[in-house]
Amino acid sequence: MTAVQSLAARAAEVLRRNDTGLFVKPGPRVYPFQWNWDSALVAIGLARVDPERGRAEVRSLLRGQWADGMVPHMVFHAESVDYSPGPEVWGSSECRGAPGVATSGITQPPVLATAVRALHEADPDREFLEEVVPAVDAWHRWLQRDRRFDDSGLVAIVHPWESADNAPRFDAALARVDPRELTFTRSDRRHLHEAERPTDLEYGRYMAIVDHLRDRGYRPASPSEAPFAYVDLAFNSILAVAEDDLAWLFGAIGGGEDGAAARAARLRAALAERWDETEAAYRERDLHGADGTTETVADLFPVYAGVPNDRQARKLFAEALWSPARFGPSEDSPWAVTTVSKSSAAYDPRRYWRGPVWININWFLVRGLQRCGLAAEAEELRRLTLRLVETSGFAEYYHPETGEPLGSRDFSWSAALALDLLS
Ligand code: 2M8
Repeated sequence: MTAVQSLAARAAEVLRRNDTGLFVKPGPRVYPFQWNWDSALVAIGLARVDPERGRAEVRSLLRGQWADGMVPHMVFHAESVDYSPGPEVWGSSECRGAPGVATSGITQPPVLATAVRALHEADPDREFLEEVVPAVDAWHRWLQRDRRFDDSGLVAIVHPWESADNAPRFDAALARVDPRELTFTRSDRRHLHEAERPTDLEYGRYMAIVDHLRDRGYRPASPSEAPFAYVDLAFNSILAVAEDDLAWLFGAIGGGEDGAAARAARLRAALAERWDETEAAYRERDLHGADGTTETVADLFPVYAGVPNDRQARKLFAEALWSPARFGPSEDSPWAVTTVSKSSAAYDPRRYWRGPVWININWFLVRGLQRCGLAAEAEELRRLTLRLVETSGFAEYYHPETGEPLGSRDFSWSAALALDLLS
């Protein structure tokens, strides 16, 4: 067996072990429910080894879709598992338009259209597309309707859990929220070291936002009326690609819809306007606060959507993404891409979304560099990412200096995306 075959076999084994029968859970112990973008990223990996199982993953996630189109960030099941906050905190059964199965009331980055396209490219199945494409379209339309805040086409998130939880770019917006007391014991603390996870103060604020949203059936009158409202460039860049992929999927079943392509073009134009020449990055926006770059990897995400022109893409790569002082590999810190710039005061190489390297982030950036025509740069990042999983296993995230695995081990999206990067 070659080294590539052996790594692929180990990755496929992680997905098999995390398979509950109904969905592949993100990690063996820490995350026992179904999460939205985890399932989509897992389906991208499954497209390489077992497309039929990948299609089941998509169907299973869509069980949680709300009547208005939202695909929730978590879909629960009735088995007793060790995770809090669970379904009782969200109370979806009391909300208008919620599905029969219990879910959370917020969403997550819309990778699903991209996953459905990957499945169809690997193993065409028209019936499957006819079944799921209208559901994905309804979700995108919901985002454009419920999460719009102006005419730009950009959408806002209303909870940090809709993107990268405790990323420093959310700190100022979150600090405006009065925390509430935690009425449950955090299950993550039973499995993981405190230094690798969000603080209790952050959790108190997360729960205060959930309370606020739950009182409104998770449908604030507009994003700007939510206590936390943020124009996350990672979320919006993922949506731009997903809109393109949705347009492609409509094409595969005989067209009849051009809204998705137009939405993608609008989003790209709006993202392009956020370029900051001095920072070689893009400006994020806090709807209740400042507009500017944040020294987090989200500032670079328009690359994923192929937004920068050739000159900007090269500058962003050289001065930010691959810069040893910022997100790229350096002598003391050879593993990249860091989720926070090493030059930022907030950089913390062990703590969750505040510095460590994540395989899904690298995967988005590899695809983006390819899309921007930087093939050699994409290849360099692809190789580094595969070397990291080869060295340290399929962890949830990694210490950029040592490559030490952090968070959950045997993490599904790390395994799934390694499978994709190997192909
Ligand atoms: C993390 O989020 C959950 C809350 O939703 C948690 O911390 O318990 C995030 O990394 C999120 O992006 C991911 O989807 C989820 C499951 O892997 O875990």
